Amino acid sequence: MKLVDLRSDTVTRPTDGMRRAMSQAEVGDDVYGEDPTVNRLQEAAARLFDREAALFVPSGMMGNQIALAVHTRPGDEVILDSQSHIYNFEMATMSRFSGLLARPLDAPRGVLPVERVREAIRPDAYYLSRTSLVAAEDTHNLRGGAIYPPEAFESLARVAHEHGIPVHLDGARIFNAAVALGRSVADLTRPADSVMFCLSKGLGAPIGSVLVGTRAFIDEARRVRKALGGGMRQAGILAAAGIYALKHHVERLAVDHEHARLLASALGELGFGVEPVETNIVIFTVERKDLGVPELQERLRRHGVLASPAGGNPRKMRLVTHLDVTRPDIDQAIAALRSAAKETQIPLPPERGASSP
Ligand code: TLP
Repeated sequence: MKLVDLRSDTVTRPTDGMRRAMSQAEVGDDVYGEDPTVNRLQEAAARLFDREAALFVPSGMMGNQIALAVHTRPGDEVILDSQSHIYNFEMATMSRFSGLLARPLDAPRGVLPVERVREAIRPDAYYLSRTSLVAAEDTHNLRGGAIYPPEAFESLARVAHEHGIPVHLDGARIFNAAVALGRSVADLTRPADSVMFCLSKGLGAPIGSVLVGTRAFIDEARRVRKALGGGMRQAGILAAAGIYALKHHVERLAVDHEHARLLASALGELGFGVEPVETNIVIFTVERKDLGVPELQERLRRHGVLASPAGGNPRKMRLVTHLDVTRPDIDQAIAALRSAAKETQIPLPPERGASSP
């Protein structure tokens, strides 16, 4: 039985075409700025986002954390969504390495309410910490792949900018938003002062994210990347995968979105509470007395489907569609969900070959 891995879109493996591009990449030492393929990726990213410059970084988390460090000083505050990746899954790195304090706000569907943001911005007083950044997320991971509505993002940035505060966008999955809305990433992210996007999620590259912004921001970001140990040498091999992904794997994200909708409607028919699906993430609630998240996860696994709990909430699960999931895989996943939901009265049989306690 094929294993259908819906835990995350980070699990994709490089395609043959991507591997060929990687093996043929021209390389140099990127710490000297001399890797031609990394430079080509950075130029392409800057062009796509209509920015002055870009920087290739090893991970989304490092990209976010570099941006936070560049925009702020130790002791400053950052306004962000209480369900954001930066606040929940980056191990308090903003405090640990940049000395920052988070000001988390509740942001329904990831949209930071501008009035609450206005109230949370500290007045300029010598005895208060400074609010020096607002961070948003598009699409929103923990909030079910929700897209930040472009007008709402413009309003958020307007409020921040009125107070002289920059906006960073965690755009790990911004290409999903762009494809779903039929808009360019440049258009959607224009209000942001810096953007991080991931090549290693739905776009299917094995490693890598990119930060985009002004030339001055990127110059400083390069220094922080090195300070964090993120200077890479012949990274052109990885950048080649990124260039390939930007060329071949953007438009096809629409397929992942369609697959996510199919999963969501099957879950709805089975009586699960499903959050609205806008892109490639499906979050649903498992509220039945006879079925908990760990049990459903285990039953799905036995039917060849991997799913994960939706970070933090013990009653929610997450399914993520991606490049390595085909339409027959979706059918297999739906059949597995149906069987798992039906079997719940029956105790889990011991697995063959499982060792006894
Ligand atoms: N998200 C991962 C896990 O960390 C939860 C996933 O499986 O979805 N921003 C957002 C919105 C993300 O979803 C992620 C990764 C990151 C940043 C960090 O990217 P990486 O894993 O490259 O450091």
